[in-house]
Amino acid sequence: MGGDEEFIPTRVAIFQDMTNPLDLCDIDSLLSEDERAVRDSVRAFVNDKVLPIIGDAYVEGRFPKELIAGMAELGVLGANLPEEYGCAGLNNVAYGLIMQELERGDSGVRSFASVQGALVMYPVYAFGSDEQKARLLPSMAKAETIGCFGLTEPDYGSNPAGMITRAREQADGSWIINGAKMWITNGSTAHVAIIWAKTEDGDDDGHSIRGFVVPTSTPGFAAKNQKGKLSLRASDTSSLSLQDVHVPADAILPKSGGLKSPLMCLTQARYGIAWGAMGAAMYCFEEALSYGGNRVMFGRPIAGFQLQQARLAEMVTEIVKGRLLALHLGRLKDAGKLTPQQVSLAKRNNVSVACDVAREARRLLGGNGILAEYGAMRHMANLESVYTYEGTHDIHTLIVGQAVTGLAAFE
Ligand code: TGC
Ligand code: FAD
Repeated sequence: MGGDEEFIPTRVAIFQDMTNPLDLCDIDSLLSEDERAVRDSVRAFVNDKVLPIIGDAYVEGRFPKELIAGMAELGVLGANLPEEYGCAGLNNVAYGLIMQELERGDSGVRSFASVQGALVMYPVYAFGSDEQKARLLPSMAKAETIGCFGLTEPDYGSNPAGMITRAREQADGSWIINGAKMWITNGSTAHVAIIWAKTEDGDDDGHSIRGFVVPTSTPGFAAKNQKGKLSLRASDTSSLSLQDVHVPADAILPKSGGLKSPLMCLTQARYGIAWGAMGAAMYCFEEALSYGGNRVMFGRPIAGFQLQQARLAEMVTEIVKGRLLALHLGRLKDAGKLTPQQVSLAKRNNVSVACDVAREARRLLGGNGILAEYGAMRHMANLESVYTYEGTHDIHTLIVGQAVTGLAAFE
């Protein structure tokens, strides 16, 4: 094995020369200085505050609420919404980089920010009255008000058009809402819930879907933590029940109308997920590369074996492709040219790639790969939720299928 003694230092030296193996194609050069600065500040937060605690939070099955104030201070909540509402007013590439870095920490941490920004602040911004925007957005950017988004129901997941939840208008213009929502991120943490319900005045099979801002302290509103999750354990996932929940006339989001409104919110969140999934994959690749360079078996670092190099080469290739796709969509979004179908293509691809990368990283780590001390298996399990929520992989396949054939296969 004399040859191995020379071989090992050579390989270690190559690792040391590669300052950033993740950026083999120099994607950084496509970012502006400001975009890189945003990315670096969130990366530092994740390294300092998230990574040291997230493995334990995951095992304990709790969302680490102690991170909320820091996220708000960094300006990551609703970061691509305008400054006049107390938000950071960043472009969509910087926003995507924030999602990437948060999910490098944990999908649950990115989920918290996605829901708050893309699924609660965005509908208030897009469909709310001036009064709702002024009251809610600055307070949500500071995390003084936490929100959740209730679309999915026990019997209507992929097909939200069938929802049962109803809002009945009263003679004085107030509303009474009845129904149940399931799988709601931030559901037990939230102060307000955006509840999507059918009213009786619309044109969707005689009903219109409208959004309501419901304070979670309203009598008849209850949230229950979902027990038994083996994925996204560091996230609050809850079921909601609304029994004769009475809200005032100004609870309705006046510019919401039809299924298109919640689907527009999903497009915002799915865009962030296309970036976020790459963050999870980047963490897993870096962990696998570092482990492979240090773990010696049969007298050499395992990263020196061709089988492990094939794993690492596949991972880094797919990550580069996925990041370029996310960046391209970010530039399209900033130019006002992004379509929901493009977002579906990217969510579908990047989450699927991240699932594969996380699984391969876990395998490269051998026995250690099943421990919470390392990130690969936590990311691998989390990404199964990400694969399912915000439109399952199958649903995005059908959306892309419809985009290229002109034929809808949902019904
Ligand atoms: P369809 O007839 O196709 O569409 C109705 C209207 O909406 C328009 N539209 C969209 N607009 C914006 N963005 C999108 N993504 C849009 N998709 C459709 C469409 O053009 C139409 O407009 P108009 O003007 O003609 O009225 O509706 P459909 O009932 O056939 O549904 C299609 C389908 C299956 C694609 C849709 O229902 C769907 O996307 N289902 C998946 C459900 C889903 O993604 N749920 C997510 C719940 S929230 C969540 O998971 C949060 S996880 C958060 C976290 O923790 O990060
Ligand atoms: P179903 O719709 O029952 O799907 C089951 C299977 O059937 C899937 O494989 C699906 O792809 C497949 N399928 C469905 N329709 C078709 C078809 N036409 N053709 C082929 N296959 C099909 N929702 C919210 O509203 N707010 C939230 O904050 C939220 N957070 C979530 C957090 C977590 C951790 C999870 C797991 C889910 C969350 N969701 C949330 C719900 C999520 O969006 C739904 O789980 C998702 O849309 C799928 O719905 P479903 O679980 O009812 O599955």
